[in-house]
Amino acid sequence: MLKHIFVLTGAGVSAESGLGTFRDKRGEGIWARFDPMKLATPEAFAGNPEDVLAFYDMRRRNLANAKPNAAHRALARLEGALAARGGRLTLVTQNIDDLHERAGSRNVIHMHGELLKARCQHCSSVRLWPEDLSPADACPDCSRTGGLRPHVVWFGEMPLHMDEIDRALSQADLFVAIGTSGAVYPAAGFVADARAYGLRTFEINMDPADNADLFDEQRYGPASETVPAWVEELVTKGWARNDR
Ligand code: BJW
Repeated sequence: MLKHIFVLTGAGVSAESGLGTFRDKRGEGIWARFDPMKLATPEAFAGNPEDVLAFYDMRRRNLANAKPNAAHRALARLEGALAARGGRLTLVTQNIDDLHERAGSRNVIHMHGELLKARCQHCSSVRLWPEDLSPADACPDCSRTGGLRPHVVWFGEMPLHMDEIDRALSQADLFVAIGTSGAVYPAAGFVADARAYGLRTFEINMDPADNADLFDEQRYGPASETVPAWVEELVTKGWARNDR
């Protein structure tokens, strides 16, 4: 019986909430309109903090108008259903939005950080920060200006909670990746790690990910339909474990 399911989500899970993805086969993702090297690296922030902060101000305002969709709600249901039978869901998201939490998920690991928090580069304090950020803002903890940045992980920076993630992966029975292109490491490497740990692997996506051949099973379609259908099957038709 399935006891511990490890789910990795990406931008595709929030696409139908109106937040957009980074890359897509139609060339309409965020990185087709904005250059990630100018907006999502520590070097960009050091050289041009105004542009970087304005990009994240725009994303924060979009998030304020977004609502969780049926995929977020289904994953919250899965967490509750597993807990009720003594099991566990590990939900790791690459997304910096808070839509999993707003849908009711209680334990969400944000490996690429959180848009609604700011971090001070001077004193490392992390605070809730739902408003726009400016280089003139003073850190509430150390009072220095110019150091506050979005609490997100940029290219070249180490993702967060990696030890906790690897521990959970090594203990799980099933690895499921939802709405992620498999283009960005280390998250794109989790499926290979999962296979090495002997887990079954399952991809739920709109289009096949770059690493689709590493999954034992795939389902393609909009997350708002595929994820609730998968959770409904698990909850109503049983939790048979299907080892590799
Ligand atoms: C739907 C759908 C619907 C659509 N329903 N599905 C060469 C080889 C290997 C690695 C590297 C390399 N060169 C550089 C690296 C490392 C680099 C990397 O991987 N680069 C690649 C691009 C090559 N990685 C890093 O730098 C990471 N850090 C690191 O490696 O540290 C180690 C280290 C550090 C220092 C020294 C030495 C080692 C950090 C990566 C940080 C990523 N940051 C971003 C921005 C975060 C903040 C923000 O949001 O602005 O994170 S980039 C962006 O990509 C964001 C995402 O979390 C991440 C992943 O994207 P995701 O979620 O997969 O979205 P998409 O858009 O790519 O895909 C959407 C998917 O949804 C698609 O499959 C669609 O089909 C699907 N979809 N609609 C269901 N309705």
